[in-house]
Amino acid sequence: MITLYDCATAPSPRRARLLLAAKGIAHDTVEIDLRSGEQLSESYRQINPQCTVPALRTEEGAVLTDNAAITAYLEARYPQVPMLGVTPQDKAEIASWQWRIEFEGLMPIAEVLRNTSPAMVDRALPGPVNYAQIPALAERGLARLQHFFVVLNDRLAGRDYIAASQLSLADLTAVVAVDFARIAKVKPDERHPHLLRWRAAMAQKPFLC
Ligand SMILES: N[C@@H](CCC(=O)N[C@@H](CS)C(=O)NCC(=O)O)C(=O)O
Repeated sequence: MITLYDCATAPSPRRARLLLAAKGIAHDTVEIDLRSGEQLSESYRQINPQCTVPALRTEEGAVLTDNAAITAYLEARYPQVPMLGVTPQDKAEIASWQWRIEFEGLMPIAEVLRNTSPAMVDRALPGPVNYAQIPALAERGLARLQHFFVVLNDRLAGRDYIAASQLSLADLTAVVAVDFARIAKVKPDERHPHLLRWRAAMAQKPFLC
């Protein structure tokens, strides 16, 4: 059985959780308590020396230590339901949007949260090394995040899905980004009608968790 090292409140492991659910893959869960710093413990370092969640132990026993590896593995090992596209063109489009959502959405959210939260002083980046907060990055992150909502809304005009014409990893990553943006007090509103419609449709998907 696959084991997911998870944290129920964190966005990155939610990405892996959604992918497992969309593909209908049964798995065990081990909850890592990020609030108490369990990711930095000696025992978790043995599992993932990068001290981050998600990590995924495959049925064969290999440990995959980030979403990129987890996605590549799950898509290859469980090709149904395809989430990275089927045709070359669709694969390219999904990869492009996946990258944009990570860079233009998830990264700005992290910039805001990690450079403002009193709980993250000297933890401005995840991982085993401590880095000081840079308040200006939070300011820039907020501006980027607000722009990202406009980009996503424009993209979704007349579309059911973000990339290709199928549900894909890009939609899952975007759900995680849009939902977690609330920590920066950014939420879709009447300025983002297409984004609101798409998010409401995503909420109907049986796997959404
Ligand atoms: N590249 C990683 C990033 C994972 C990541 O940043 N996870 C955060 C939770 S959302 C984490 O483990 N944080 C630990 C910390 O802040 O010390 C991935 O997407 O798999």
